[in-house]
Amino acid sequence: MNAKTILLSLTMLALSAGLIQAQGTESVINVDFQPGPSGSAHSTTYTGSGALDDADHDFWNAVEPPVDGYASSWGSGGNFSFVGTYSLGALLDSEGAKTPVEVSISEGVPRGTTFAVNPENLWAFEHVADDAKDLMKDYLIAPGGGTNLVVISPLVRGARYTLYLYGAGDQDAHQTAFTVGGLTKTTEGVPNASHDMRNGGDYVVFENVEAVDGSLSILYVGAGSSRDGNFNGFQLKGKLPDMDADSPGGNVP
Ligand SMILES: [Ca+2]
Ligand SMILES: [Ca+2]
Repeated sequence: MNAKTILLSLTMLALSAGLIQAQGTESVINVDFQPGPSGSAHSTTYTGSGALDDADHDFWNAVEPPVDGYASSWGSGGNFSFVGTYSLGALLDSEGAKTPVEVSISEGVPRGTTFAVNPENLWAFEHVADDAKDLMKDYLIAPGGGTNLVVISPLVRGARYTLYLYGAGDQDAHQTAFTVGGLTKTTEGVPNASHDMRNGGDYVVFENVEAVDGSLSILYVGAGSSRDGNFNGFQLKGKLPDMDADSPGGNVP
């Protein structure tokens, strides 16, 4: 065994023992948007695979902004009841490990709302993607053609990320235009028929998006005749700041 092999073996041993942090390791963070507690009668937190390839890692963070709350035979949800922004920090990655990453939801103009399809509302529920019902049946809504904002931070300044953004409602009138880093992509939405999730239909993918200032801003707005911009959840893949990062924006790579 030469010196190089010994060093490699020691490094592998230290990595496996968690003594040193792997440099350049990419993580995935999964977020399922759904109504807060007073509107959650028909929402369920997703567990399982998203469209992003991340085998055997099934954890999703439920991000549930406070809402004024209702439930009906159609569904449950309500308008955002917070002022300014609602943030949820210390999101877990898809393996269930702690991260410093936080997601912030803006109140919006007009005020944002939420919805979760009632599974007994068979016509609408059938249009929710079969392979991820609990992710896609509940969502944030930027209503009335208004543009709203979700921010993910802290990320590594200057690092590049992959984002899968889910934007589908419960019928074919709902399309969502997402803008990240100056680029806009619009979902075609769901057909009025049963289906599995489709790239470009139920979700859009942004690759190599730079977190210029250590954060990513996602604008979402309705692009269909309903004028509702639905945002069901997202998957983020890339390098995350250290847990002990002491400055906003994390570590320079
Ligand atoms: Ca859900
Ligand atoms: Ca959702």
